[in-house]
Amino acid sequence: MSGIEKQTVSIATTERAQQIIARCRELALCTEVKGETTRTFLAPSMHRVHALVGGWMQAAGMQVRVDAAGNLRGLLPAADPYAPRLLIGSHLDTVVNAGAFDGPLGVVLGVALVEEMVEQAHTNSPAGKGMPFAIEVIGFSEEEGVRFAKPFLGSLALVGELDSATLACTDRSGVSVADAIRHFGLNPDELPAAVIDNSAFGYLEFHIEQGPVLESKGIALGVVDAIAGQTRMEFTFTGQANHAGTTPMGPLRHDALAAAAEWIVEVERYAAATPGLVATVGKVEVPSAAGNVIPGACVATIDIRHAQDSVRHDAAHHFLAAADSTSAKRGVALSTTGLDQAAVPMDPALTALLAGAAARATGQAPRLMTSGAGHDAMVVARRVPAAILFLRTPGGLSHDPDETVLPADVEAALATGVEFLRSLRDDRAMLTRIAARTSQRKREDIHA
Ligand code: HGY
Ligand code: MN
Ligand code: MN
Repeated sequence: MSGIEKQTVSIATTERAQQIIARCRELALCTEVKGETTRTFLAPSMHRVHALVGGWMQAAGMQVRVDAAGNLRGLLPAADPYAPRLLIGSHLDTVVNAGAFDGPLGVVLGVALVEEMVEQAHTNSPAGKGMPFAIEVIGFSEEEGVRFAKPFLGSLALVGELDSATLACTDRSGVSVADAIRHFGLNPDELPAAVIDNSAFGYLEFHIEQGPVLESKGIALGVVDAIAGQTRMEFTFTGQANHAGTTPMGPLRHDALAAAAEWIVEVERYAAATPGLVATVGKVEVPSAAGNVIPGACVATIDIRHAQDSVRHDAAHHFLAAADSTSAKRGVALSTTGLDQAAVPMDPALTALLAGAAARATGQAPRLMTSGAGHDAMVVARRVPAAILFLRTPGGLSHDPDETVLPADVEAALATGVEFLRSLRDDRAMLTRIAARTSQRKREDIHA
């Protein structure tokens, strides 16, 4: 591979797997809340993350930049400047009180894969020799949607869909997405330069499964056929605050929290009765709450997921109707806001190549599975064929400080990544696709 100055110290993949885990744990210390890992969109702690990951990228011989949406981007060029590029990425933001691996593992593993390839190129091993494509590792600035209740801000910018309405969204302190970008030292006017051009021919995301399936089957790795669609909504129940001691039970009370509670029980009942559906009321807030006041208002979030969009939409309609009837019965008003993300299939050819690479690299066929969790791949897939490699999640636990990975599984994922790059290089059909893109870019450049 051209453009690489630095010699990397040769380390075995077992050691590199340990280093990947150590790096994720180091990034987990970059937080906006002392004593836990909470890192939301362009929080100050993200500067430290960029310094650490950007340093690892530079040491591997990558050209590093931060785009206008705060995505960290490391490029390892190919010999041919017109060569297309493979994107490898995941997110660097976290949920509140998160674990160390949801997101950052995919970025750190991507950098380690480049380190491994660079080293093999130097040692002239078959895997590293003359890659016909560049590799861009991307650490997305925001996937979880914690700060602005809008997920995927980083990958939306990559595909050119971070629109003015989203840039105007404000967080709890009234700061807009655009201002958050400025406060971080970036310029939202430069967002067009963040958009991936037609140089990308594929996107690979390494991610923990965040569920119990791989562990229950005794399998280290999975590949994803589709990412379940998700509906995220906010239900605001508006009743009447009143004195808890003087207002008799019954029709004179318009208790917003009681209305929400009755609705939540129906959400759980309906979801449990619908195969493959999950519905979660993750946050309930009572503004100006007090023990001796009947809750006048209550804001509840709901997260609805299913592999089939029609089932998810039916569920959303049912939950809306249930909230309507409960509110009407209690003399409470209802308003809702929402985000709808359709289910997204992963690219079958790239996924088959990835599955084959995993089987050859580890001797165990990966499990083909649907992802209940959302990922940046569901947005990047709008522009680039995408594939996801899942790593087993011990205890099936995620979005929790005890989230973890097994070193052997990280090593298996790394070996799969090396084998995947090698098979991309040697796969006739894929090479033809890559070569076609290279010459198309040359033509475009000549006529530009
Ligand atoms: O919530 C999710 O699906 C992911 O962890 N952002
Ligand atoms: Mn997550
Ligand atoms: Mn994630």
